[in-house]
Amino acid sequence: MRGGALFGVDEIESREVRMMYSPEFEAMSRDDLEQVQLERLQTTLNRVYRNVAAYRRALDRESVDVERLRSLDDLRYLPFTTKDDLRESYPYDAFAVPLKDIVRIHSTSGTTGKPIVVGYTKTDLSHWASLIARVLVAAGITDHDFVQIAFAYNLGTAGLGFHGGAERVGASVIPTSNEDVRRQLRIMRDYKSTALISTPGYALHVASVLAESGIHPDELFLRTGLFGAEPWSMGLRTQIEETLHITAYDNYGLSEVIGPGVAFECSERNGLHVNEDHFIVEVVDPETLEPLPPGERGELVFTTIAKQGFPLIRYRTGDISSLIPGTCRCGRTLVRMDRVSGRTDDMIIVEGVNVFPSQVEEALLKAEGVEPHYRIVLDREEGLDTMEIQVEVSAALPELDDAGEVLKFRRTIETHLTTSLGFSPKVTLVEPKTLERSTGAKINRVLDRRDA
Ligand code: DLL
Repeated sequence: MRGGALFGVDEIESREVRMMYSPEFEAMSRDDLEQVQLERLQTTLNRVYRNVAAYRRALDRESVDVERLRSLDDLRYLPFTTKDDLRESYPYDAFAVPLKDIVRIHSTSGTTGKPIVVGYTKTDLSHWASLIARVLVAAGITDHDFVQIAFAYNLGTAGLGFHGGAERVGASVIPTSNEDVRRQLRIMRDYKSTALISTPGYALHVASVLAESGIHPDELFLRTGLFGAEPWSMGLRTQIEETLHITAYDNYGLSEVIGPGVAFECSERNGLHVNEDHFIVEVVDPETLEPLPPGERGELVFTTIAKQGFPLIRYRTGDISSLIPGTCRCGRTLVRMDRVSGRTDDMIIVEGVNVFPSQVEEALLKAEGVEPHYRIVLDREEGLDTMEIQVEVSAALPELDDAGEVLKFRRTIETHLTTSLGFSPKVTLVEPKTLERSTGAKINRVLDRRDA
């Protein structure tokens, strides 16, 4: 009996009740919540105006008097912040506290240019742990659980973020990080993991290797999965649930805003509750930047209202979603957002790592003899995302008739790509003039076969 060896069946059923980590905020009346939001927004605005030159300039440019913000509706008069704005602050210029108060630093993977570096104070880390605790408790995790965290423990926010939250719940944390998948499976069986935390793509990989590993799903104690960091379809959810015999929950976040812990599914699994006492969410039309009403799809914009180290004002995420009207049966009053379906820009996500095609281009062009013609082919093998870069070589490289030289040339390209992306995609060299040329319209260099 899965899970039954550790918990009585009655106990498992009683754990289905709609638990909340902080009901005082998660089920607060909307009036009280809005009051909390307004007060926290005023504090945040004062903090950034005083401490971050770029925000002061942007607020002055729009003639916003931070002392005069009277209602949440005034949010719409505040300037937006973009990824490029944050990149310009590299590494620490957008921090709103003295550096001595920063106790943790994470960063984005370093996309088109400079990565975005984010800093947390002690209070930020404590808040973050409790926000992740909400995510976990909403998925039924308690201090009885063995939580296997298969996100890399590195500069990215996922591994250490979930770690803090799972410890806060009091679960037994198994930090497997990016351990080899077969070892993950042995640990999962032997240590009796009850919950897996990873990208959905990785969960699918675990599921497909499980089938070959000789381990029967009934030998596992796994009953819950918390997946995020990349878009995933309902079809993928069903597949993961059926092969691993678990219930899978979606959760959403981004490094700039805090990392994981921004929004999460409850037992209803009908939209993701946004932690609105920490983040004000808006959906705007990506063209006009006008706020859109609930139900309409647009770009998600977040304002952090409780962060000290790295506050954000109206940050344009590039993620496409909508707010779901109405209340949720779970009792939470926190607004729900729909699952994120895609992005407004050309960022692609491979196994939870964010990549811009321009970043690939930049790395390729560092290798002499490469033409600026390439194609990125995304596929799935054993449930895991694969990325192949097809690269056109210059006709002016006669030595490429020599197999040894070809190998050397490919290695050089691979090294540049690995340095820039942080992982090693497959590189295939193709003959000169074989890849599609631009005909004036935006050329699509990405072929995504993952959902085919
Ligand atoms: O992916 C934080 C995270 C880690 C969230 C683990 C959930 C679980 P970044 O690496 O900065 O941070 O990437 C953020 O990933 O803007 C979305 O485009 C995408 N993303 C994150 N969660 C989801 C999700 C982390 N549940 C970017 N569904 C975001 C779809 C997601 N896309």
